[in-house]
Amino acid sequence: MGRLLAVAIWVITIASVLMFFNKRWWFPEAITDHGPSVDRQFLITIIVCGIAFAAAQIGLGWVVWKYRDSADKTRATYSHGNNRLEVVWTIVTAIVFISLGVMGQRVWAALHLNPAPAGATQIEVTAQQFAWNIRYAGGDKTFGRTDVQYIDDATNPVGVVDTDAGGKDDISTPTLVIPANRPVELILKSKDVTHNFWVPQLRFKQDLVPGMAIRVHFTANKVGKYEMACAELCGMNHFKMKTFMLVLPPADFDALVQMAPAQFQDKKNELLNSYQLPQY
Ligand SMILES: [Cu+2]
Repeated sequence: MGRLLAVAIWVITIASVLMFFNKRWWFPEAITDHGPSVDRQFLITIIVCGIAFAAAQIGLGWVVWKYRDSADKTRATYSHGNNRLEVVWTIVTAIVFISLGVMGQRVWAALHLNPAPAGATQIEVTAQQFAWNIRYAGGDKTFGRTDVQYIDDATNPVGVVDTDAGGKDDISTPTLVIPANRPVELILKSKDVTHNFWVPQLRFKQDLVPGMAIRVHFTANKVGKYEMACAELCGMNHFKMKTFMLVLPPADFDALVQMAPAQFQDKKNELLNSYQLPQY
């Protein structure tokens, strides 16, 4: 029985490691400038952790095999551990994980700490149970003031103040449309509970927290249609909270955001239907 258990541990270990090699459930293609750095960091981390995992499981199997129940009835001896071993593996583990943190800090800082480049296209993303409201500033590139008392889920989902000149050409729609190869800054907000912005191809996730306007910036480099989801269990109908992100050639994007609200919606829907989702 002991031998069987040891062999089972080794087989499970080999099968789990092989799953990573055949990349059956791997990421979809990265479409941002920072994507390759994130993927490289992920790969290094998974290799380091994979080696530790495989070594630990092979060792576990070996101990199960060697100390299995046998005819030899000698009593087990108990030890209280080995201080030198404890110190060594604590230090080695600390060095490994601090090194991984240091290696990843540049891409982390580029995404989360550094401000967006000047001239980045600003788009406001307001989450609510269970929908996305994406607001474009329109031709004047100025977002109108908002106030909760103007919120109407059907006609004015983010509560743009109707007397504010900056808001006259603002457009709200459930689809995120961005230009390719140009920096984009999203201003992430929530009307109710914590949600989470996630497009797997962008290689980041960000919470949307009520009362905060969280800014994230990135440059997408591949035109296409991608799925966008809420990655925070935000309530009963969380599963419905998905939409699309459309990455357009810059000229198409510029033409779209200049349009009057009614034309905008028609053109946006036409574009949305003309792109196919990537296969994975
Ligand atoms: Cu949500």
